[in-house]
Amino acid sequence: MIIKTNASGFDHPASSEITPQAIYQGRRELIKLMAKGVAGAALASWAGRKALAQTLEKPGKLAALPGGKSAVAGAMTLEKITDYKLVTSYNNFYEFGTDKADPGKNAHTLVTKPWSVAVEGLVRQPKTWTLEDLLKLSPQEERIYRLRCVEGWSMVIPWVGYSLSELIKKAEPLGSAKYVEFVTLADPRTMPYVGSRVLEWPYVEGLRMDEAMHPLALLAFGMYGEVLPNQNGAPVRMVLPWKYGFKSAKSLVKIRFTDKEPRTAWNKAAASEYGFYSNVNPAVDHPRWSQATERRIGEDGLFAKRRKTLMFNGYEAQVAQLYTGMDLKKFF
Ligand SMILES: Nc1nc2c(c(=O)[nH]1)N[C@H]1C(S)=C(S)[C@@H](COP(=O)(O)O)O[C@H]1N2
Ligand SMILES: [Mo]
Repeated sequence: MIIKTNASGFDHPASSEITPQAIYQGRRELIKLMAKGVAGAALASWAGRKALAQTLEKPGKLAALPGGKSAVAGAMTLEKITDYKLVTSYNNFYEFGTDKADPGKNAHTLVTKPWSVAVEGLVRQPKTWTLEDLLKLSPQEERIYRLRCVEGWSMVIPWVGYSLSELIKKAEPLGSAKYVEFVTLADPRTMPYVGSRVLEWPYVEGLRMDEAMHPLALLAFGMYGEVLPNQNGAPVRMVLPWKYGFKSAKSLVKIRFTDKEPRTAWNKAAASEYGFYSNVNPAVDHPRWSQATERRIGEDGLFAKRRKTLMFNGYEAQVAQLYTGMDLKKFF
């Protein structure tokens, strides 16, 4: 899997985070490299993308959303943060297309204002929260988490948000609430692929109650000190750093407490391939490929080595106790 050079900016629509000057610069760099006769398409696109990254790596011009440093254990990794440009141009957000470059090109049609999130189901305090109220519910924190996709790539991203547990506490779940279901927006008018049959819409995810209450489970409103770009799940999404990326539902509209394990979008699409838990686990392979290693986005040059995938994506000390006594091959 090679990131397409085009995805790095050439045919990016007049998106607010890229200045025409930067695109022009990037294109000139690439033309120069190609003129030098850099051998092989792979090398040309890799070198070209690196040249582009240098001009386009800064965060965009979205509204600022800085977060204070987090005190949550495991919330900061010292690993190199992935370039903003890569994080915003290599996405999975099937409502906007299945190609990695599609969300960056298409998600400008998403309308994020006004926005609200309904909290309902087995709770004492059901409530529809406006985004403004949600933003104020708890102080925003910056947390540098790895995001590891089931497809075998990973990124390191400075997210901004607060623990989902803050919102759950306000909802006062009943004793019968054992699971939390996350429902995301499915609007055919603004999401061009919601009519497609790749997945059942809306995209739904789920967690067990104790997983949802874990302090690392982040309700995220921003990244890189700014509000979320549309392609990364604006205006509010989940980030579960110890689970495969697809558990981190984007553009949330409903959080529902239930007594039954929710059927999730990927589980419905292919139950033998995507289980309910989907914890990052190098010892449990996807039926069609290994999960033992990963490719860090931004390190995909000719000589870059794949990294060893860590148990629970490196968050074992924080989350392993949630799964004591469970057969993780069975509950994958
Ligand atoms: N609503 C919705 N949320 C989604 C997805 C999606 O297709 N739709 N894709 C998931 C997958 S597979 C991954 S890897 C992450 C990617 O998040 P990122 O684009 O911010 O890296 O979002 C997840 N959340
Ligand atoms: Mo993913």
